[in-house]
Amino acid sequence: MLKDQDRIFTNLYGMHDRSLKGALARGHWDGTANLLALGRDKLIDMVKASGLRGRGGAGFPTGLKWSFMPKQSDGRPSYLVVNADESEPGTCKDREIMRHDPHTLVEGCLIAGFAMNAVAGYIYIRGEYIREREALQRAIDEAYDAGYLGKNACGSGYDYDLYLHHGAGAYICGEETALLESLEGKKGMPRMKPPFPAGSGLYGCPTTVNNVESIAVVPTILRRGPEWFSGFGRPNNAGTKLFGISGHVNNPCVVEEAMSISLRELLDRHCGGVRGGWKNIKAVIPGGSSVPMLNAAQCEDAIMDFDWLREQKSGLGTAAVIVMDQSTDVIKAIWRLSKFYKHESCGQCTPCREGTGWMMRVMDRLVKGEAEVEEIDMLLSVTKQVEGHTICALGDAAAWPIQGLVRHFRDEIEDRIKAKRTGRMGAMAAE
Ligand code: L3W
Ligand code: SF4
Repeated sequence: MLKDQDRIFTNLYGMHDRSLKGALARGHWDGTANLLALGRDKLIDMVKASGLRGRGGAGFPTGLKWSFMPKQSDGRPSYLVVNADESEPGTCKDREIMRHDPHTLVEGCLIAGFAMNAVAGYIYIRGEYIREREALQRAIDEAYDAGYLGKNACGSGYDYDLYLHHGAGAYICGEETALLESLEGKKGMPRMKPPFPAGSGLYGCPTTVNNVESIAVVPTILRRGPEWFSGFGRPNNAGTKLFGISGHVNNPCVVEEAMSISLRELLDRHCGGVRGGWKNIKAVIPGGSSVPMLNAAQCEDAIMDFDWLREQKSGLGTAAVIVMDQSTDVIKAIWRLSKFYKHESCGQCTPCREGTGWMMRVMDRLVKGEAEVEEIDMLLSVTKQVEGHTICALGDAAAWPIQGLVRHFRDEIEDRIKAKRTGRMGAMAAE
């Protein structure tokens, strides 16, 4: 278990003062100018050496992403954009950072911006996060007043502005290129990649888009050293990690733990265990609604990191752990997600626009048992036609949970269809 002194986020749930005074007392903004004095290349090398992988869902190596930014300006400005549009169902970890530890993020924005030679940073926060927006804006204002941001930030000779921009409630604006479109004042529709944002991002300029947690851990990694961070977790799965645990546990929570902790330890230590005991577990979505669920047998051995979960055809995603006990109607749970993805599809590419509707309509029937058994394979085939054939990852995100459902609970789907039919036939016989 992670020791208290190894936690980066020491103010979860607002245990302490979140103002600049409280942040300073916890060691934030301590010698930031000295960190900047290490120079851009050194900072990027340190982040690379820490093994930090992006905390927004895809797990792309953060230092490598920063290194894609141009070292010399070709006349275009460079930007850092922080994705705070936390909208993945089950996910509420970044909210904790922004509400209670906002200075970790603001300081991270300065250091990351400096490392990639950005002229400014933009934090794009989801529209519903009103309290978080207030806390973050206050922290930004305090940092300006203290001379940590703006002209000659922290006395480093580097000029850097940081802006907070709020979205308007569309899930798709959490996709990095849709976010950039929205930030430019346009409708939030994903762009084709490549070009990746590092080549052509905000206003066609070099841009790095990083998740809140990815940026907020950077100051501590630099202060404590990359080896300290890479000492947690397994190789290629380094660091400490925020997990947001919800559903059928006794105490749902957001907690920072070492990467690669077992699922069982995570739930037992921090959530008071599964409701009704471990044996009552039926399925777990380990990384937000976009990744396929694990069944009870997989949960026994589950290791909470990128590689183990990927090997199981699931994923760490946003580390939003949704626990479902034996009382759960898993078919209905996935039907609800299908409805969500159908609603949130931006509609610009056919496999997603039409496919999410198809999948939802078949799920509508499956949940009531009003389908043919053959439709299960037809549904799977639709998911395969959507997966990998769309502009952005929303298509995959709509397909994968259904694939996970069929993989693990085909019997339950078939039983429901048969029970419905038997019931109907019984009723017909009685007439
Ligand atoms: C330059 C290359 N840059 C990749 C960059 C790319 C992006 C990052 C990862 O989707 C997943 C999705 C959701 N040159 C590059 C390159 N990059 N190759 O690396 O890219 P990618 O395409 O692997 O992923 P993505 O499009 O960012 C993210 C999943 O996360 N998800 C949850 C999302 C929800 C939230 C939230 O609410 N906060 O994050 C959960 O699983 O389904 O698969 O920056 O530009 N050659
Ligand atoms: Fe829009 Fe869906 Fe295509 Fe993404 S996959 S661009 S959400 S239609």
